[in-house]
Amino acid sequence: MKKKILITGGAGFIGSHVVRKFVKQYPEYTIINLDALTYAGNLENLKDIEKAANYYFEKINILDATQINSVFEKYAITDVIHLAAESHVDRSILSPIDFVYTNIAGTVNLLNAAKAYWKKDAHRFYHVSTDEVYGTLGNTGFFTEETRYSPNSPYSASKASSDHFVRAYGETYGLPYVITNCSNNYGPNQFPEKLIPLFIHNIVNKKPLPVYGKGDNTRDWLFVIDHAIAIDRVFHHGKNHETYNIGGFNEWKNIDLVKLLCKQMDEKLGNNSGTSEALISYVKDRPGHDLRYAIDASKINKELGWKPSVSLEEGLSQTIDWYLDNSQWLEDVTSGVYKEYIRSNK
Ligand code: NAD
Ligand code: TDX
Repeated sequence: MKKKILITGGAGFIGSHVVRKFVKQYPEYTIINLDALTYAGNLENLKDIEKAANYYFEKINILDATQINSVFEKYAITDVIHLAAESHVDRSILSPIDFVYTNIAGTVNLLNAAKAYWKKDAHRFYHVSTDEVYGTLGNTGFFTEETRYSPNSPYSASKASSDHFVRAYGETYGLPYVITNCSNNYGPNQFPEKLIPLFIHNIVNKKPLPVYGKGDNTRDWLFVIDHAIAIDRVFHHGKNHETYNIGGFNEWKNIDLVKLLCKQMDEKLGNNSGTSEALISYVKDRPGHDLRYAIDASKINKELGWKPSVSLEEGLSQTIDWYLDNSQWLEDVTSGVYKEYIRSNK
């Protein structure tokens, strides 16, 4: 059966890298990118492949079950790679209900469509999730696929719930699924609300760098291209009804990461050393701020042969270069022009 893959959230940060990879690497597949183009979705991310013969775009909200069913019917969808989500923890603290709608109800709409249209086993519902579902670690230890779910933010609670629904559809209706829980991504095309692109944007504009608390929180960082490679590997070779953790083997305390970013920015901008670090401003901590995430990615490493290819120093340098070379992209997504574009496209 020729694959017709529905990729949701394909205009977002990670989704656009996954769509590009699949469109280019698998010309024999049909790739349908379904995205509502919220503030985080941007078709500029896909300019280079938008005319590819095997690529289609559908501007649809995953809360609209009728339209999702129409897409399944129109393209005879064989597989789903589900990335559409509200993805920012700080926004989830301001408005949890948006996360309930998109991340939980939206996921259930997609599961219902898959359940209704797929009559045989030769399908796959791939749910892209986060390590934040496991809650927080102390100073030692790692999250494994067996770690108990213990989400602390409205964002991670909504993602945990969506993971449970995917698993429940597997158990109850026999839906063939796979889930991956991945650590913090960084790289080109990330919306400048997340730590790394926000700080790049602020350094360029000589604005303060708001480090939450004392900057002691630790994250495991993964270059987005390595995540896309892992998704490709799991999609093609992962086992049904299994979970795989994906991580960078790359833990950094926020303050150390920010100082590295400042150093690289100073070098690239030709600043005196210490110029960017002087912008660091310690601010009130994020409520419920998880102390430390660290992934044990030995399952995907041993079973599927995946490991990250890029060190943080290397990936960060490439990321900064991308943002400096694409200042118009950054300008557009942070100015009213882009908001107007979204409004006029509704
Ligand atoms: P993002 O916010 O950059 O992109 C989300 C995309 O989903 C956007 O294109 C947006 O338009 C679309 N979308 C949002 N609501 C929608 C709706 N109701 N209907 C249709 N489309 C909608 O997110 P991201 O960082 O690329 O994350 C993608 C996925 O990966 C998410 O499920 C997220 O939970 C997961 N994830 C992200 C990270 C990370 O570090 N960014 C790490 C692990 C897992
Ligand atoms: O201004 C900031 N100052 C700051 O100190 C921001 C935006 C963040 N931080 C801290 C909070 C975190 O400890 O930096 C760390 C990274 O923050 P985010 O970029 O907001 O990411 P995080 O909250 O860790 O969640 C991310 O990784 C897991 C993604 O947003 C999620 O979608 C993903 O699931």
